[in-house]
Amino acid sequence: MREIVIGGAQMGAIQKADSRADVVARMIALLDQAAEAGCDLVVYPELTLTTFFPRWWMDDPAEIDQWFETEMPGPDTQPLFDAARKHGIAITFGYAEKTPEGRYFNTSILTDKEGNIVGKYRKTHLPGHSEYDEDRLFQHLEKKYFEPGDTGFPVWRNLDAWMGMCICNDRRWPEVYREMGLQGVELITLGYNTPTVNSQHGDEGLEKRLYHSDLSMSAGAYQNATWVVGVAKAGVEDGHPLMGGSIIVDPNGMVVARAKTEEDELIVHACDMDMCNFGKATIFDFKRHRRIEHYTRITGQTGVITPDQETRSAE
Ligand code: CDT
Repeated sequence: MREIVIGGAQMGAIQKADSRADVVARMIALLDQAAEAGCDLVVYPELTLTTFFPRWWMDDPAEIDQWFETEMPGPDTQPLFDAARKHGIAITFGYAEKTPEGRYFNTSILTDKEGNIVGKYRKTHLPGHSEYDEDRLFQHLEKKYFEPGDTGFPVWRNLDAWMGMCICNDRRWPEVYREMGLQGVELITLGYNTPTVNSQHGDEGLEKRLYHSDLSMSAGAYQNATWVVGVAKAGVEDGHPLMGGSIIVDPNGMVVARAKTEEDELIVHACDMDMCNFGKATIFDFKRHRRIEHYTRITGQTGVITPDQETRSAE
């Protein structure tokens, strides 16, 4: 048995006017609760330190830069790292990263129990658009403010387990889980900011969006025999509702813990990493059962090409 007690630290809304210090204080309050509950690892959402700023159109570089971190930990986040080290709890959280070379990423880091950063992941699947779109109910400008991640999907040894990360929209793509599954991943952590309505299809409501979120994470967990922990930033941010629905999923694809609110809330489960062994050795023993000779489209082609188009381009 390799048990990791995991806390999913769902965060409620963060308004534009909230300071990093306000947010870090809320993160530390959840960390203190997690320590009481005996957690070894706490998972926070995507872009935890600020409001989901890609919903706002901005032109002024200085206005844009205020949402980004140039160092991690920095003065505002050092107290979180100190509290994590004091409790002996590993943490993972998302933030907007500006590199020394002036590159912008939607990033997530993972620490060990001493507060050392052992892993960094940069979001690959950036949803939304880069130009102002007046046909949408609201903007989703991740393609304007970030470049696609350059890390791929690494997996690290931490707390005696193989751990990997992805971020929000990444959770909807099976390739993400399989990339990590092929490295033997046993725990995938992710944070998200998911609006309760689709900006292009207003009647796709909360129930369907929660289902899609659960479905993606449960399938990824089962098909790769891994734990998956998905944590929301939820609640109404300056009039814009984000869904909750944070869950911990076991390697059978079963949801074993679920948030009840759209506020700061800790969900906890004792996750045995050895539960991954059975699926990895049987139905999802990749070495014995995968047929990569038939998977060439997966990396050779991006969009759909129907058979009649294939024929036409060959003529
Ligand atoms: N943050 C993030 O990736 N949110 C997306 C919403 C997509 S709508 C353009 C998600 O997949 O939840």
